[in-house]
Amino acid sequence: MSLLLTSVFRPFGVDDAYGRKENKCELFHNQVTREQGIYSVRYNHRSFGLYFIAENLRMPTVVLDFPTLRQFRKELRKGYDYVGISFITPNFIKAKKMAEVVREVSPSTQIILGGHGTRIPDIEKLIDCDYVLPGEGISALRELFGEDIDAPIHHPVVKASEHKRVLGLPFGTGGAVLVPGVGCPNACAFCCTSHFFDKTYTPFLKTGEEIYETACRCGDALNSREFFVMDENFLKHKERAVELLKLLEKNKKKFSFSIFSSAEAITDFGVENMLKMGINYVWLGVESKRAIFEKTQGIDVKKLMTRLRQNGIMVLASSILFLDHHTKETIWEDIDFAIDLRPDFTQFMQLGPLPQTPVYLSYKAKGWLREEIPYEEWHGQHKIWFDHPHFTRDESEVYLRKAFQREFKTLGPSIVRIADTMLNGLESPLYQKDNPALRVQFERLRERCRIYFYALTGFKWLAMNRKMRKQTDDVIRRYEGYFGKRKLLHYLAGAGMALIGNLYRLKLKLGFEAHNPPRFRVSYRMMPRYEELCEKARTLLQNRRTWAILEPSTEGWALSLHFSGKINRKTVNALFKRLNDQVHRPIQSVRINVTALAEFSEETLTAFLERISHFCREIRIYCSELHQEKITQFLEKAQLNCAYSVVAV
Ligand code: B12
Ligand code: SF4
Repeated sequence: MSLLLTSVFRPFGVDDAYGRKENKCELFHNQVTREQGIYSVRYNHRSFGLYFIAENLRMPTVVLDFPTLRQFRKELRKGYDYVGISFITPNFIKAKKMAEVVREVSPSTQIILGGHGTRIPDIEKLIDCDYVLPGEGISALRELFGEDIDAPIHHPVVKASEHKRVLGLPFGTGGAVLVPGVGCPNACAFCCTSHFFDKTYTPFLKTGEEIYETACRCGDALNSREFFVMDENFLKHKERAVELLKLLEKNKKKFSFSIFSSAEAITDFGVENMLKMGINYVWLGVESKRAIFEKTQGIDVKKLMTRLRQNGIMVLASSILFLDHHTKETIWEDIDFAIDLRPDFTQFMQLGPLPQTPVYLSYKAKGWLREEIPYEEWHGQHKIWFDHPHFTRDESEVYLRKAFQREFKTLGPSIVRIADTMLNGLESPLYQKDNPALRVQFERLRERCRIYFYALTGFKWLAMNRKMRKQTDDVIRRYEGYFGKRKLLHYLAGAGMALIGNLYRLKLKLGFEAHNPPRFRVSYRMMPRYEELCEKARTLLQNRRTWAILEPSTEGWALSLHFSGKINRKTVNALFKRLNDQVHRPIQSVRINVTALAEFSEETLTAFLERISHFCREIRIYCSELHQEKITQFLEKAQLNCAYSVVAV
């Protein structure tokens, strides 16, 4: 039995039959720095859920992340019993297409749908499938495959924020992802994650110690000390966070964490503790000036954000536009409110009534939902898909764009803002306290600032207007005040960056916009040594006009050998040695094609087959009709340890 777990297919971020150009597979360039041109921070995240599921099943599994449709078809031909397709609402049509491809290429394979898209009403009727499993996927699939639902969860090692680039240049390493848990009990009316996971929090890492050990393991495996923590409200679980902090302090770890947390949880945990822990970036849901959601009630968000930034912690403020109360005037109050917080990054998202959230259900009941709009357009970065009392769909596109543009024009490039914030950290009195954990973090921050110092001159020379040049210059002055005047190397680095930045600007102008992640294929429990063997055997044997390939088939692993020209004892001995060294588990079948063999001796072939019959359950020989009888006869005499057949082709 085997399972193929796949994300939907590439390309993303282009207008085609399956997607829209606004729907990029890049977190920042899609919905945060999207109007910042060459300064936009570009990177990709993998489909983390797939790796979590694969790591925690017993079923042999392959994860295929971001394949093209052609790569997906090719993978399917390897023969899987199940295919799990993970998709979100705007990728509905891609999931549908993939299900059709499964039925066409591999009709016996059962289709499982998972991920946020499964909340689309009547999804089982809209997509031809065998199972729809909404919610947390590890337990759902363990149950489906009759595995132990309560078995412990093992956190996979997965990179986060890959292919990070600014100005088209590599920009830092992304580090590892940590997913302490999924879901959130707060159940804000618009929030599909909370409702997708049935308004509960499911921890994958229950204690601070588990997080600590996982961070050490994943960090070591990826040679990184940076972690992107994918948890809706990481600091909300204060006891766990405090335990983690104690372990980090005790072991003097120079880790840094990027987290999502609510204002109330941050206030409760405290900025000093955040610094000790190495939290250098926080995603904070501000949503609206009117504290209409519980998480911001009674908190002075501006004061909190200023305090975070003054102490070197970068902040992303997330704001929702086209809420019920927004008119053409009040929407600017909210946009300006977010800008006035002076965050390092700002996300503006259109209110998105996504399936099964209270907002969706109430808009549907009121008849506001524009259900005729295809799901590809339900993503929040182009036009709203409901009737707003004060905005048309076209206006929603314009207001959203203007919000991002105003933010960029007022605050300048995020990349320069974060340089400013980090320097605040170096000057913060909190870091000067006599505390070993703070010392460790201070050193880490100083290293980063030094690197940023080299980049600032380039940013200044690339500035689009006088205001931006002045903003960058002010930050440079502050850096010079701290590190001393710029040296020749700073100017040389600046000149190089300015040149590259201008070329990149030209490239963007010419329309090279989309930045798709590559395909990833990771196999779990699929006897990886066999795959390795296949590659090696092929290389080894090609010289001798012989090749070997190992493939999964519906019954198990199949080794195909193709002999051509002449084979002699030396050739087969080398082949057998290679196989014997590498294969430690039985292969279901060995298929040997001898149709192209010009010359072979009975003795050589028999010796080879006898030996190979010890590690497979079946040998199938494909030969010409002329040789069928002869080969059958000598096989009858051979001492084979498995079943065999001779097929004339
Ligand atoms: C990382 C992320 C991204 C990344 C990369 C995603 C990727 N590689 O596909 C980026 C930044 C590129 C991204 C982009 C977008 N995203 Co996004 N993203 C997320 C985020 C923050 C985390 C997802 C994650 O990894 N979670 C951790 C893992 C462990 O959980 P999980 O993925 O949910 O997987 C679990 C279950 O869903 C389930 N499961 C998942 N797959 C499968 C498969 C099977 C077979 C089964 C049985 C179960 C199963 O089991 C898993 C383990 O429990 C979520 C919000 C969130 N907090 O979850 C939004 C979220 C998934 N994104 C969302 C949206 C809307 C988008 C965008 C459209 C944004 C936009 N406005 O343009 C784009 C779409 C890009 C595209 N073209 O596909 C929505 C989806 C809404 C919906 N109802 O469909 C979410 C929920 C955010 C939100 N609250 O609105 N996103
Ligand atoms: S607090 Fe955040 S994650 Fe939790 S329900 Fe509200 S918006 Fe969703």
